[in-house]
Amino acid sequence: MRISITEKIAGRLDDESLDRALRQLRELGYVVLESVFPEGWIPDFLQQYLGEAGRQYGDQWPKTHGGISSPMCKPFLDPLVIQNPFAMQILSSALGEDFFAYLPYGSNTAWPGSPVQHIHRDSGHLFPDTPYVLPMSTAVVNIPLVDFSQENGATEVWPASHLIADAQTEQKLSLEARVKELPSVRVIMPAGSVVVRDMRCWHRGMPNRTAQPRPMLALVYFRKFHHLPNDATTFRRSIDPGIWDQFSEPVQHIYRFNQPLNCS
Ligand SMILES: O=C(O)CCC(=O)C(=O)O
Repeated sequence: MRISITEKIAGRLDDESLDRALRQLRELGYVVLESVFPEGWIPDFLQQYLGEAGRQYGDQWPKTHGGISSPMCKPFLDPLVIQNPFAMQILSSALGEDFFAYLPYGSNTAWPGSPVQHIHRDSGHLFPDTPYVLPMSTAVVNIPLVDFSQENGATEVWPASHLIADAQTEQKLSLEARVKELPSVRVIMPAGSVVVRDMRCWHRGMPNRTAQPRPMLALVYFRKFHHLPNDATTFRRSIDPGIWDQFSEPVQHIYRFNQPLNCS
């Protein structure tokens, strides 16, 4: 969906847009907010991303799908990425105020020559042996760093598939077999869009037939109960105090399980 210039400048969806975004997320399993990043921001970030990919992969890009883990420095830790205001507004309503995430975050790049992926969900239902589908409790926020097209491997998604329970009989079939009767959509979108996707939604990465990589950032957010006790000393992977101290309070709250050991 497109948002107004006023919303872009304010970094905030108005009530009508927020309702529409939440409805799409609930009913389709994903919502795309088109081109929300400021002019010029994405090309600069893309250069840094490809530079880092070069350091992690060497000169030879893999001819497949795969991404890099975010380095713990600027611009990768820019609040527009790790606490994107539009995504946060949607997630506060959809996951509850105390949702959280971990750093570093990931990314999905369809490198030139990458093939089609298997259809998959990134996370399953909370009670997979029952027919009950519960509200979303894990979401991924994707930020495309280039325009996504048919040619460069825009992700294919199956709208409303997050609401499909996996009955025992169906679990024996591959998702490739199960989607035969179901319509799908390619997520064609401009660079600098923000996608919020229920992680139960069926999807796959598609072949990139161009000579340029097709990267998108991938930040995963969890409803609070996925990390109980709600205690930063459990399962902690702490980050450098110098980086932590630069985070705003809301960012520290979201990434609270990365809090350095020597902080109170
Ligand atoms: O890159 C994409 O389009 C999707 C990648 C993906 O879904 C994954 O690797 O889980």
